[in-house]
Amino acid sequence: MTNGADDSGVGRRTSRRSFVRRLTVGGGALAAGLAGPARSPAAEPPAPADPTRELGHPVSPYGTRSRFETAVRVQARTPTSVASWTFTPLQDSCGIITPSALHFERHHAGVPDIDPARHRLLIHGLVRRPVVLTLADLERLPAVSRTHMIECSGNGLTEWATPTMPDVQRTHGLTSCSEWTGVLLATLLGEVGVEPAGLWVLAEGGDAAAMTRSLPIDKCLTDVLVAYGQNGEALRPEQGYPLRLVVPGWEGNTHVKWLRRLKVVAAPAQTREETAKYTDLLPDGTARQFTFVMEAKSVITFPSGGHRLPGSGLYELRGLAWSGRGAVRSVEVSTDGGRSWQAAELQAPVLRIAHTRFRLPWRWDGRDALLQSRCTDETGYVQPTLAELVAVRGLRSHYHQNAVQSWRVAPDGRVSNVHA
Ligand SMILES: Nc1nc2c(c(=O)[nH]1)N[C@H]1C(S)=C(S)[C@@H](COP(=O)(O)O)O[C@H]1N2
Ligand SMILES: [Mo]
Repeated sequence: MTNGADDSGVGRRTSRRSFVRRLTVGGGALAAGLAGPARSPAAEPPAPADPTRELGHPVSPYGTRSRFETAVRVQARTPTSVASWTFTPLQDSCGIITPSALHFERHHAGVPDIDPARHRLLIHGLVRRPVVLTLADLERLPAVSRTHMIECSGNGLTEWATPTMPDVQRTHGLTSCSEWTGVLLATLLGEVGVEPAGLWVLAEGGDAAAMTRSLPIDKCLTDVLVAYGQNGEALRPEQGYPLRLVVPGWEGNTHVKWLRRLKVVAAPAQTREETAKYTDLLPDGTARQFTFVMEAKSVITFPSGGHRLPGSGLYELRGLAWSGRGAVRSVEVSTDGGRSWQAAELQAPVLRIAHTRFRLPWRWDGRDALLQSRCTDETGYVQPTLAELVAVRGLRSHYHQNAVQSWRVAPDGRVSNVHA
């Protein structure tokens, strides 16, 4: 068998069956690569341990994971833990859903402790019939469930000038993907009746930051959700319990948590979060404002920074791709720093504005390798290289860093974050 690049060919999808064939054909790659030194074909492998004779723990009203599972959110280095953020451990995730307990967090003033029975949502401003809604009122309205990722536009802000963070959790972990359930904002706006002059909606959170963002009415009438459910149960407090906006594909900051007020207005309110923060300083000294959409992005999560490959042989490269503009159309992977590319397999279902899992078998020859992934979304937009992005944006902005990520695999198997 030749190496992975020659074997599967550029542009061809690689099926699971062909990967299994690679694992087994040609002298026991599985035994050699994964199970230590090769044995003679006749030898019986050692049997697994007997079933335990100890009784297990009793049934429990609310589950927790195994005590052997250790993946955790890690906190950014910030002066306080209330105005801070934590990163999702993408290197340990499988599939496309982020467990609620590992969803990244971004709080401007900590997590408020809100009694849902006392929580209210006020909808007012340029509307015919202003209302104050309880949770029970909202739960009576027609609901939808949608699987969407939320990405903070600050994801990767440390990576503009130098490869700074050691692992994919800290370079890319400000994105998570959940199934959200709630009422379409369009339904609520239909109930209150928007006046013709109402062109924006100001959303306000019930936390101590009273965080506010203005959203154009067209988006609010399209796919914005007032969500109370996350992955089959109520929102987690960290995600905005009991109510948050989900603004599919737009920067995380617009997904106002602990939502208490929606005011229909004629023009954007120019709040702190849309003037002093969440704008992008350009090379000519002007700043872009209201850069809502999270453009297509992808990253290899295995192997990634901090991993150490035990030896040459066959691996499955795995990663996540997403786009704020819709579905991921394709992901290409390079193992030679972008000189050649191969199409990765996309795991079904491929959902709009959601994490999309990609995979590609790779035979590592034990030499220096430079792993990259590049995503194309359904609009035809191609994820840029860092050089391409910096040529347009310069090095003075923080948000919306969606460049191709490079991981170097050194001959000793150590994987590190590099710019290439
Ligand atoms: N009320 C309120 N809403 C908020 C925030 C906040 O601090 N207060 N943080 C925003 C930011 S910057 C982001 S990226 C997302 C993060 O959502 P998450 O914590 O559920 O991941 O929430 C947004 N909504
Ligand atoms: Mo954010």
